[in-house]
Order: sequence, then C-alpha cells, then structure tokens
Amino acid sequence: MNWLKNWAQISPQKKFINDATFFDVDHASSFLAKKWEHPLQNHTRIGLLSENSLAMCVAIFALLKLGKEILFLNTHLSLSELTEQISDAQLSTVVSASQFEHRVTHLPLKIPPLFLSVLTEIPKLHHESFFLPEQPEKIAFIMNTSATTGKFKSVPITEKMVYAQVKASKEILGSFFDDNWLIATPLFHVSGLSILMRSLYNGTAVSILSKFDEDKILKAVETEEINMMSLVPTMLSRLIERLEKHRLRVILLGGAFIPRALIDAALKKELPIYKTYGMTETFSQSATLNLSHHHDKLDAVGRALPTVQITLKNVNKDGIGEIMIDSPMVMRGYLLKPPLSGPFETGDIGFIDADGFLYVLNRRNDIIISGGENIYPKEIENLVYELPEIEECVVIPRADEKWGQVPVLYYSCKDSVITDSTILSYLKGKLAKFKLPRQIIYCQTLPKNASGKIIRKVLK
Ligand code: S0N
Ligand code: MG
Ligand code: MG
Repeated sequence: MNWLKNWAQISPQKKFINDATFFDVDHASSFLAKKWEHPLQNHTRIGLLSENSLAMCVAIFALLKLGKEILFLNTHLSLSELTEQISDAQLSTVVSASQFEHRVTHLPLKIPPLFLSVLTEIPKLHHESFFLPEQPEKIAFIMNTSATTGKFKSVPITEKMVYAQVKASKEILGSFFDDNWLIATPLFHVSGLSILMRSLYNGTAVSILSKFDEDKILKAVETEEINMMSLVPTMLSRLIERLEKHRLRVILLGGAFIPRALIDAALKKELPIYKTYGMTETFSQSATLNLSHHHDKLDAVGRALPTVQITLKNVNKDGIGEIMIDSPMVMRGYLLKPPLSGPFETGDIGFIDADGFLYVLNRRNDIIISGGENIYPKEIENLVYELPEIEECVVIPRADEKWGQVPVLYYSCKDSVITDSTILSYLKGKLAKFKLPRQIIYCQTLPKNASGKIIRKVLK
C-alpha cells in the first residue's frame, strides 16, 4: 500500500494529520521504519498500544512500510486482558505510547517493547524510500472484538478489505480537497482507524484528539477546518446541545443503537447525520443513511454501500431474519481459525424494506454496548463463576441515559454467602473498567425455564 508515498509526491505540503503534511508523515514514518527494521526483523505481528496521537499514526505507517501486521490493543483493557490478547495472537512485542510503559513492562513479550517517544528525534533531512508491492491478501491490521463465548475474536483486516471500504465510503460521502475529518473515536477501533485510512486514500486531512473532550471538540469544530466527524451516540449526546457554529458536512453516527430522541434533536438542529451500520469484520460502515434525505426512513440504518450485498437468512413470516453481509470489505475468517466462505453472518436481526433500506432490530444475541464499547455478558459471568460461593449468575443490559446500556449482574449463592463488594473487587483489575457491572443484585434463585435455563428476559 503506497498511498502515503504517492500523496507525499503529489501534494507534499498539504496538511494530513493536524499540522503535519503528507511529506512530514511519510518522512517521519520512513525514518521510524528504518529505525525499527532491525529490532523487528523476523517478527511479523506487532501490537500497538496508544491513545490517539500523531505519533501513533506515524507508527502505524512505519509498521505498514515494514510489512508488519498491526494488532491494535484497547487502552482500557486490564493487564490480564492485554496479556491474554498478546499470548493468543502470538505477538513478539508491542509498540507503546510511553504513558503505558509501566504496564507494558509486565507483558509476556519475546523482545523488548518499542516506544513512541523516539519520534522527537527525527532529523530533518533524512529520507529513506519504502516501496511496497500490492498484496491484497496481506493482513494489514488485526482488531479484537468481544464474542458470545466471553472470549474475544481476532479480526484480520487485509489490504483488500481496507481498499474496498474506503473506496465505497468515498462513493457515498464524497471527497473534497478541503475535507478535514476529526478522529475522536479511538484508532484501536475501526470507527477511528477507518477515518485515517479513508483520508489517506482521499488525500485529505484529519484532526486528532487524544481524549474525548467536549470543550476541545466544540472549539475545534468552531475554529478549525473540521467538516467531518465520526461519533457513537454517547458522544453526540454529550455534544449536541452546544453544537452551534460549525461547517460540518458529515457526522457519521454508529457503533450502537441510536435513540430516537437523539435523532429528533439532530434533525431539529439540521445536523448532517449519516447513520452507519458496520462492524470490525467489515472494517466499518457497510450500510449508511443520510438522514436529511430520508425523513421517512429515520429508523433504518440505510442502504448497502457499493459492492456490499446485504441479505437475510432464516426469515420469519414477518420478513425478519439474520443479517448477512457479502463484499470484498468482509473478513474471510478469524485469526488462527478456519477460513469462512460465503456471506458473513453478523448475528444481528433485522429486515429490509421494499426500497432496500436495512433496519436492525437487535444487535448480536445478548451483547451489551456501553458508550460504543462492546461487552459480552459471558466474559463477566465466566469470571464471577470463578468465585467458589457463587451458585449461579447472569449479566444483562440495563438502559442507561449516558452510556446507552450498562451491565447488571444477578447472582445466587451456594451455602456460604458473598457480598456485592467482594464480587466487584474480584472483577476490578481483571476487567476493563467499562465492563464492570454498574449494579450487583443478589437473588435467592434466578428465574429459570422448564429445561433449567436462566431466563434473561424476566430479569430485563
Ligand atoms: C464515549 C467515550 C468517549 C467515553 O470515554 P471518556 O469520556 O474518555 O471517559 P473517561 O473520561 O476516560 O472516563 C470517565 C469514566 O467513564 C468510564 N467509561 C469510559 N468509557 C466508557 C464506556 N464506553 N462505557 C462505560 N463507562 C465508560 C471510565 O471508566 C471512567 O470511569 P471512572 O470515572 O469510574 O474512572 C469512550 O468510551 C469512547 O471513545 N467510545 C467510543 C468507542 C467506539 O468508537 N466504538 C465504536 C466501535 N464500533 C466500530 O468501530 C464499528 C462501527 C463503526 O465503524 C462506526 C462507529 C461510529 C461511527 C462511525 C463508524 C463507521 O462506520 O465508520
Ligand atoms: Mg477514556
Ligand atoms: Mg473524559
């Protein structure tokens, strides 16, 4: 993938990331690639642990130039979660922001970690060229997503998938010379990484903020050139009231259920909302709805992007079925697992209307989406079952104004009892903070059906 090199030649002085030009980013990433070539020799799969930053982007391009597979690590994960992800993917080492140094030193790495701070040392004139052959099937990125079993799954994202996504996205959203897309979602999710790759493909600019900070975003939108952003509903809720002066042409909104009240508020403000339906396995958006053009379809998530076919399986008498996606942007099998063929089974339930608009009724099985972060009840339940006092437990979502949904734990005990706070402190440190149950409820027995299965619906 030589897009960066190409833009550095075509428009070297054009801004790419914050104040850094295409030339700067190409130059810095080549320098870094040269520096890392030797230590990373013989190691293909490299972890990356960082909050959003220019340095993180430069590292991404340096690793791509070296032909590495970059496994993105969620910065919110606990040490034990990180350790498991690193061992599972057979990572040799990680590139880390220096703020995580104390955690990285505890990880089981084969060779010492590399730190992003080296970026301050880039000499002005040094320039090394990296030319890469086109390799559509090569894995560029790996992202872990939570799975029904409670254990994550690793999604290999090939160059072909990236190309298919960014090209289809451009056809739907258009691209203008002065576009500047705010990256406020994490680069360790496809919601963030896809912005970087789309803008790289289009030769347009991005603005990066390390943290989601309402004041900073509103100021940037008012005073800077930002005209596009990608948000999860929790983020838009936190911004919408004060979002007055702007030149936004696209707000790509997705990653979780979008409450109707939020849509109504956005319409009232005439915000350029594009609802998006996508997932890590499709390297982000696969269907999109421009709200301002479709006032009669507000509950839909839109029509399939070019090259995407969305179909339904096991359709019931009301036309509702399981959503399947086929496209060159679709993953062809999880990492270190057997390949998948045919359309990808999302596990989501929905229907398609006569005009081809997709409606999603239920996201995958019993998934909980808190502020755009996915949580599977099983990953919490599995840990709770490690406590000897626990007889049974179940985690279900509770609606939450701020986060959309939060996990709630119900449990029953064997002979000896256990306190809620003992359970919580057991989970703390083992789970990312956003996965911790917001409420813990003791039950003498949990409601069950005739075959002895816990009925989640009753607790909901
Ligand atoms: C919502 C965010 C920004 C909240 O983080 P924030 O404000 O930085 O929180 P902190 O200040 O760090 O912490 C405050 C307290 O809140 C807890 N906390 C943090 N995050 C969460 C959370 N998600 N749920 C519950 N609690 C949370 C902290 O632990 C802390 O607690 P205390 O006070 O006790 O210490 C942040 O969560 C965020 O960035 N969320 C977005 C993540 C995201 O991008 N998800 C999308 C994933 N999906 C996809 O990528 C596929 C869909 C897709 O591609 C897409 C999605 C959206 C838009 C476009 C697209 C596209 O198609 O391109
Ligand atoms: Mg945070
Ligand atoms: Mg915050």
